[in-house]
Amino acid sequence: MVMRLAGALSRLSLAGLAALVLFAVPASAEVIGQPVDGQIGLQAPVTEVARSISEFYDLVNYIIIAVTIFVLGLLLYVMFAFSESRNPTPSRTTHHTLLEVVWTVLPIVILVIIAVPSFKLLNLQYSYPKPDITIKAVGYQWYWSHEYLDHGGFSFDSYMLDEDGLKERAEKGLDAPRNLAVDNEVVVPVNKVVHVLVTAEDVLHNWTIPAFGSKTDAVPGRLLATWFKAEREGVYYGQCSELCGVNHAFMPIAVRVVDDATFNKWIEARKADDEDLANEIIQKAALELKKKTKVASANK
Ligand SMILES: [Cu+2]
Repeated sequence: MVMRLAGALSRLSLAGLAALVLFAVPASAEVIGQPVDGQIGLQAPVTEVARSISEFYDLVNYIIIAVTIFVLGLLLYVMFAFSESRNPTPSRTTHHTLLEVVWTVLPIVILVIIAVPSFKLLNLQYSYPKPDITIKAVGYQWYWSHEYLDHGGFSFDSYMLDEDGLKERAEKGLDAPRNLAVDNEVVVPVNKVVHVLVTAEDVLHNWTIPAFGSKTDAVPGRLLATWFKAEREGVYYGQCSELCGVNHAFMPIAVRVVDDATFNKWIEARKADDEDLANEIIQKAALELKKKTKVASANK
């Protein structure tokens, strides 16, 4: 009986592996910072935290799929081998020491396999390395306000673009995804540690950028924090992730990651309170990046 079980087990784990290969469809590497049609996995990660989240997500999924297939296999085996017609006089066995040890120890081992990377990930998420920039994000019904605390303390509001705004961006040759693009993007330099202090003025909101693995509740009267170090230039979108009223779905977050020179130019324009110039600088950088990525993908 134990031998038969072991045989069934090894066959099952093979089936499990085959299923994993079928399920593990990675998100498109070409599109970053936003969801894509038909996507199954998480958005392509651009920070160490997001990468760790992706790996952890994959690990747990592999375990879930393997356990599910194993249990399903056991059930089918029992239904088949121990049906009344095949097994008219059931065994009266009530104990099997080896089996009992196995079904106690195996789940413990699985939990430890999950716990170790889980605690490592938590530790990384809450490690808060020394910041190069600190930004305060404040959630309102229904938009975000962002303040650059250590760069002159200027602040601006980010509203979702309406149809006209989207059309205007498209005419300039800029990508502006519906329900995600905003008028004033948060701008940060690439490969720099950014701390985001998050709070709200009215009700609960949540500041998140999936590609960064950053997500923090915005609670009125409290200051919470998240951090990220984006490794790739581009624009990264997120949406308020705490149900906050009728326009909850229409207060996206957009973070533009640029090189140091562009960031400094943008900071100067913002400090001088020249919103148009600031957005011009960013849009120019966006167009240049688009050209660069097009050339890079054409050369592949
Ligand atoms: Cu909200």
